[in-house]
Amino acid sequence: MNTEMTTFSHVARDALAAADLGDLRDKVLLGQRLSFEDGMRLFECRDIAAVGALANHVRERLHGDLTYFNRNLHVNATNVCEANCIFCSFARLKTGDKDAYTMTIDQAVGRVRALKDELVTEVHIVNGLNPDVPFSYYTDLLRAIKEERPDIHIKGFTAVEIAYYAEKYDMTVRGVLEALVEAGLGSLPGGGAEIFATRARKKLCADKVDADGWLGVHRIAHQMGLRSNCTMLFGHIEKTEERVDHLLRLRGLQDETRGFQTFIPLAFHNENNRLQRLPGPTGHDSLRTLAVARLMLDNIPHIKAYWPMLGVKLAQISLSFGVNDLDGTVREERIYHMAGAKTPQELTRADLVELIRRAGRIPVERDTHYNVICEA
Ligand code: V47
Repeated sequence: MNTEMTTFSHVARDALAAADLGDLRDKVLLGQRLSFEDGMRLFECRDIAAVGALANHVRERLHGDLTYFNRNLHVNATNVCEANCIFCSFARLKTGDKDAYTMTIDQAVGRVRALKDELVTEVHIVNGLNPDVPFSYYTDLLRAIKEERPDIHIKGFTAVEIAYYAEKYDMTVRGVLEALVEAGLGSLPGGGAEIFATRARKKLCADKVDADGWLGVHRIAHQMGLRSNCTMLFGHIEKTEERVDHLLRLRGLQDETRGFQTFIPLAFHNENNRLQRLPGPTGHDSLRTLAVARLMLDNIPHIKAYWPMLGVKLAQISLSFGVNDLDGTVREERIYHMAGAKTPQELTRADLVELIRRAGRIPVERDTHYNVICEA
């Protein structure tokens, strides 16, 4: 027996055996890769405490008690969006529609300027697919933010946005990325992945880039040396096998490129969109999804809980279900709050430190690339 096998708690060992997951537990403890069928069995297991204990074991093997957070600001410069995603509450189809907005560069930079010299290290930019602005809107935005705060890292533009710019402005994906990097872009966020499976994706967001397109943008970004994140929107119309398929496609690209830093499962919120009839995922399902992700994604270093969507308390509990990163101070998040999230608009650094400490973990402030800024 190896040491991993002897240090894993007897209670959890027995619980997994009782849930008929003894073979799978042994695979994880021996560091072996899990299969599609294993993923299905993990999702179908009702004992989330047992699955969570296994995910926690992997989390501690990788990171011990260290729990990362960063100080970031979200900027959504425009919500005008040609795509017609039925889960989205944020987008407005056309300029001039009620509640549609497009910030001027000065307004968007004003959000960064308002930070004064506060130690925010990252700006996270995600926008609608706006047909009414030129490509230079985005490069000007990046340059203006960098001019205001040269020290700040800009993580921006989902793969969906990048693919849209390539098509609309008749550029290659690489050309778009090169121009954005030249203007100040530092990395890509993980949004827009939703669910890769064609059946669900066609119903959810038929008119935006498909799975291969989304993965293709990240592949090129990784080849260029950029780091990126990845996500999965869950708890709507997707089937369990489509969740597992999604995780395996991310794992497949990561085997090729090693460019993903963190995976963020995004829990569906149902207000003000066309899926109001669906209740959204339960807390049980959210914890299980985070835990299964930790177990299946053996090549992605971090699993992040996005507290605006999970809720602050569930995000804290998730630190024992495979999660080792809490996003972030966030500030004025719009996408979830327009979809009915009841979480606060912002957590302070002190709030995050307290949340992590009171979960028995060690808070570590990080930059976008997971370099340690300081142990808090
Ligand atoms: O792609 C939209 C999701 C994403 C809803 O990379 C919804 O660090 C739930 O990707 N209910 C954008 N989810 C946010 C995102 C993100 C968030 C935090 C960190 C990072 C990162 C990325 O939000 C969209 C979509 O999947 N979304 N509408 C909704 N009603």
